[in-house]
Amino acid sequence: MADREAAKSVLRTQKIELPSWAFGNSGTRFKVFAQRGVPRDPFEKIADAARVHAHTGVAPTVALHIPWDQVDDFQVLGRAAKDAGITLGTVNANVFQDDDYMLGSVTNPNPAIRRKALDHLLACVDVMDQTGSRDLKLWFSDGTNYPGQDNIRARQDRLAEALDAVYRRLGDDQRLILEYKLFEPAFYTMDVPDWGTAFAHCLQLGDRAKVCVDTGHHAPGTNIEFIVAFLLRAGKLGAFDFNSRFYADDDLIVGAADPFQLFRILFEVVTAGALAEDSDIAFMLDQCHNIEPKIPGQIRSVTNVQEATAKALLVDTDALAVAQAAGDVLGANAVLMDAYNTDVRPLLAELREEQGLDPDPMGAYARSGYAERIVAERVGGTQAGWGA
Ligand code: LRH
Ligand code: MN
Ligand code: MN
Repeated sequence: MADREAAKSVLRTQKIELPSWAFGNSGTRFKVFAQRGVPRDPFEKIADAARVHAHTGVAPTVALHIPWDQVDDFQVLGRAAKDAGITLGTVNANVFQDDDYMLGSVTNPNPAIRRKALDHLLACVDVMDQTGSRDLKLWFSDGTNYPGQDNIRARQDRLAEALDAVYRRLGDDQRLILEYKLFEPAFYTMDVPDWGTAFAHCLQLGDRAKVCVDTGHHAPGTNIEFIVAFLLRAGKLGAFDFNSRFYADDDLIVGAADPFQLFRILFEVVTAGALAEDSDIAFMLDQCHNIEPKIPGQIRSVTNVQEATAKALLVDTDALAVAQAAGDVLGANAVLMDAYNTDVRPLLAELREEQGLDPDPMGAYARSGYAERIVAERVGGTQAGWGA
């Protein structure tokens, strides 16, 4: 039997990083449905992130996206976060929302545009110096739409050059996290389409360059837990961007589409010992709540990650090892499924009570009056959104 108390002691140290952009308005290219009470600036996003942490106890950091979260003084933002009970986390660079980047940012055929993109990435490291952030997360929308549009190998050279310049600018305690994505916005080639490409660039860069696995960035049917296991073994898994997808990069509530996949991924993390308190993997969410309210959307996502983690921790690894060694295919599979089919909600409720939290974070938030308060208070100004 897996030890319930041992599982709880790991869960007590779990940390999940929230994306600042999850609190702003977002939508599809067809429509953004604005919600009332949505933050109007980075300070209000931080207040909302802190609220998620207050109810869950496991979300003590919030990731920034620059320039969406640009402020005059990041130390002031950092202090606001601290006052609210959280800290600033990963800095995400944004070289995908400027007209100049139509044909790419760091891989653009035009050297002046490449320079502009690189300058932004370097400026993001300046931000990290002020916020004390460890990780710079890079995702490039760069790619091509038509065969022949640009030279694929030359674009890889340009990418490698930019990554190298950023890597050399990092401080000793800072890391470069490279995120891949199969397609969108480019439809023919992406310059970092998959984990293999990201892995190869990170290998070339050095120890402080690692890969980010965004669970929505693969072809349908891809075995994501295999990628996770491979990267963990190679010491190259830097971060997760957790979200759910039914079709493409849907950015839905974590664990909504395929809770079993989330469990399988977290089982690989747990068995690799990568959930330990000193783990250097950033467990981030990357989501957009287009139609559901944002703060409860984040709370639900966090609790879904906790539930999948709890199940992964309940796998009887001794029994699994025995079954595996004996070549007992069905027995081994049954050990895993036993854990997956356990209702871990009572265990998590107990854990929260032990931590002085309400056992029901969703209910506690609903009862807190915070949602009504932000609707009343946040009038005037422009509400922040994806890209604002
Ligand atoms: C790209 C992506 C990347 C961005 C975020 C807003 O699809 O996953 O992580 O920074 O969305
Ligand atoms: Mn992402
Ligand atoms: Mn994405």
